[in-house]
Amino acid sequence: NRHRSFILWFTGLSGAGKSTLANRVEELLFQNGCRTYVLDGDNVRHGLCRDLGFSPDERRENIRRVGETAKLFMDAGVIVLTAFISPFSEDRDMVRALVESGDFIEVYCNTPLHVCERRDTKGLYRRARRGEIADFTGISSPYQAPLSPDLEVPTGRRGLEECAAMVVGFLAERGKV
Ligand code: GGZ
Repeated sequence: NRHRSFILWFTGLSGAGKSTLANRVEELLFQNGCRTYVLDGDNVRHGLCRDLGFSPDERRENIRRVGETAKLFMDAGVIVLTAFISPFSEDRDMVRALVESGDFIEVYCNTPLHVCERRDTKGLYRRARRGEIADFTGISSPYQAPLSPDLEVPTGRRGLEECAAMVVGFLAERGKV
């Protein structure tokens, strides 16, 4: 591969569409000949981070481990796409500081809370509103939106293909793929 690896870090609320977008972008990059891997709650929170919950400290540790893992994949030459809420700016900046400048690309999946809550694909917002889930992002735990993300994607207003094309277009413009 003639390109260097990097981390494509998707951040946003639960139900914003991070994993869906990361997986679609991965398909497009794969078609382009890139070696890629997606890290998200499905393959991390049941294994590597199974001991962690959702308090601020546990989220920080979750993100730290994901960041270190992403860095290892990067060292192996794989483009890593991560899909975690990663609600704290400080935690995202900690991961940014792990790699060389430009190798951490922060993508803000900007689906507003009311849209995530209206979709409520997993019924989690309903349960959180009833007080059945503690520390739920957007309800009883904060989400600090990126102030200057590398890219902001209107995942609440636009379809998957359009959003995925925005991400791939951004990477192409920057000479990343
Ligand atoms: C937020 C929670 C919580 C709480 C369980 N707060 O929509 P999902 O279900 O599939 O994605 C959410 C996922 C968030 O895990 P992350 O590892 O991405 O979080 S963080 O980056 O903040 O460490 C949601 C589910 O786990 N979930 N409880 N209290 N989301």
